[in-house]
Amino acid sequence: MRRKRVMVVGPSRCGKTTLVRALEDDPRPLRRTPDMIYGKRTMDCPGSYVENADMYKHLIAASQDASHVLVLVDQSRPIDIYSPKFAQAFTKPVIGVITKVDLAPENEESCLRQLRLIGVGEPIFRVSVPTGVGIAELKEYLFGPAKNDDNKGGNQ
Ligand SMILES: Nc1nc2c(ncn2[C@@H]2O[C@H](COP(=O)(O)OP(=O)(O)OP(=O)(O)O)[C@@H](O)[C@H]2O)c(=O)[nH]1
Ligand SMILES: [Mg+2]
Repeated sequence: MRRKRVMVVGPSRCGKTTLVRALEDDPRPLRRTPDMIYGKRTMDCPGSYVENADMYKHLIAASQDASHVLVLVDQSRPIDIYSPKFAQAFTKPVIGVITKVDLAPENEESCLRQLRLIGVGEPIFRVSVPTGVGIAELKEYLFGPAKNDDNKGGNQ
């Protein structure tokens, strides 16, 4: 059976592609992503799909092929972008992810409030790609324990 991918949604510049690269162990440099990008294990959705409620239908259609939907909120810029109850539009598990937790710790509470408003429950993951915070935990949650030896210590 075809493996389902993790769908990553969030507003422009919130860190979707950076997180996708970390989940895929893909070292390629960043570029802006105006189209849906299918990776081996992920789907990187354009920011415009959540910035415009008319585009939600594309997200919902694409989520048919997803194992999970990650909904990102950027701690450095926690703008209210999602409609209330946004999470309930999906039939797949919706996981809240706060990105860039190395920045603006004073915004954590407003990120959590935003996720609650859109109907995301626990667990909520807090990640920072440059410092590595939360990435191993999120990968294990989504994909199960790492199977190769480059993550033995568990704190990389
Ligand atoms: N400090 C910090 N910066 C981050 C983190 N994740 C992403 N960034 C930066 O945020 C900017 C946007 O990251 P992208 O991964 O391109 O964001 P995106 O959501 O894919 O952007 P679009 O595809 O243009 O919608 C880049 O300058 C990244 O280096 C993080 O965890 N911490
Ligand atoms: Mg991108």
